[in-house]
Amino acid sequence: MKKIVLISGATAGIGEALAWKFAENNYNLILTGRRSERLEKIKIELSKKYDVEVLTLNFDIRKLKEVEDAVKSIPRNWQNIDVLINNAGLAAGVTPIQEGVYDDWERMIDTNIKGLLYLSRNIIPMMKARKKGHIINIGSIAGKQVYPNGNVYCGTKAAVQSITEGMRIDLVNYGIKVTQIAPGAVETEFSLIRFHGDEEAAKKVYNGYKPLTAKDIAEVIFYTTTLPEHVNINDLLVTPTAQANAYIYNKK
Ligand code: NDP
Ligand code: 8X3
Repeated sequence: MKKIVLISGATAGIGEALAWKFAENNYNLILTGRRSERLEKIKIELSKKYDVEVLTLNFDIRKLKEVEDAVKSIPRNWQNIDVLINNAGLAAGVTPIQEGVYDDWERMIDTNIKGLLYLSRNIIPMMKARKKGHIINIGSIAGKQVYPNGNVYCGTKAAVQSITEGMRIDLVNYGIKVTQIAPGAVETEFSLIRFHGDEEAAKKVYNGYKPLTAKDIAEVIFYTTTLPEHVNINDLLVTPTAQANAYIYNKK
């Protein structure tokens, strides 16, 4: 029997790289995201290359009913989820708090905090019943150190860190591992989304140094799932070598 991983936000960036990494390692995959055409394309490409099965679930993680319906639709033979990776997330805007855009705040809070909670709340009972499972939450260096104009995004990722700790406490008696991975700068669609489609501004974020790739982070995340039953990585902060903290970079 193949193991099963559920990856939220698998249509791009870290989530997509995770799909490839887990497929390469013989996992069947449940992939989620809003862009259904991308989900289907990735499913076809993965199934061509690897002998794995892929189930796609197309929903907006901010909407509780959509999350509930999607989880209810998971067929019985897919319900033994070994690894849940709460990856879907975003930053919207880089503005001082006094100029904050309500819609940006709501998108970040609803996706990064509430979406993560909705999906986890619906999947955890399946893991609890089996007394087995591994939940991996994608936090950020931004959850550990606040930087100028990061305010609400940093707050949502600090919440991910606290929620991860809470999950670990509440689930310890059920043998469920809970891990936070906190990346620094990873070059994905992240900055393009953050700058509302401004390609110039997005590119600048990664100029002058070598950022992490989504594949780098996928490798690290996969590693945390390969450890013996009694070993759990609680928290991992991973940055490019050229990044010392949330805002100090060695840029050439
Ligand atoms: P991308 O923008 O490349 O990918 C984000 C993914 O999240 C997409 O698959 C997107 O799918 C999904 N997503 C966003 N909103 C929703 C939603 N409402 N419902 C369902 N899915 C959604 O960014 P990254 O790969 O970089 O980001 C992945 C995670 O890593 C995020 O949590 C981010 O905060 C975190 N992170 C990123 C860092 C970076 O520097 N890139 C650093 C630290 C943490 P779709 O749009 O199809 O719904
Ligand atoms: C994404 C990394 O530094 O832009 O979480 O906040 S950062």
